[in-house]
Amino acid sequence: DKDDDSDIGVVLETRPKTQRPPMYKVMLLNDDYTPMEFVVHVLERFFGLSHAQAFEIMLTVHKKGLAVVGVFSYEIAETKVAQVMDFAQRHEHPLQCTMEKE
Ligand code: NFA
Repeated sequence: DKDDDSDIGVVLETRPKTQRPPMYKVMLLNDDYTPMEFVVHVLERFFGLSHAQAFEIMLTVHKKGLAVVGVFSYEIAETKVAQVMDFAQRHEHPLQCTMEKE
C-alpha cells in the first residue's frame, strides 16, 4: 500500500557503472642463463615490439629482475605466456613468463 517504507533508499550515485573485463599484466623474469639476444627476439616475435623497445625491456628485466611486457585480456595473456614458455623450453632456455591480474 502507499504507506509502506519498502522503497526508501539513499541514491548516492546514479551514473551507470560500465563493466570492463579484468586485465592481466604479462611479465618476464630475469635469470642468469637465457641469452640477452634470445629475450630481445621473444619480445619482438610475441609482443610486436620494435628492436629498440625490445632491447630496452630486456635490459629492464636484466637489471630489475622483472618487467611488465604488456597488459592483455585473460585469454590473450594466457596465450602469450604459453607461447613464450613453449618457445623458451624448445630452445632449452630457463626464461620464465608469468601473468598477474592488474
Ligand atoms: N640475465 C640474462 C643474461 O645476463 C639476460 C636476461 C634478460 C635473461 C632478461 C632473462 C630475461 N644473459
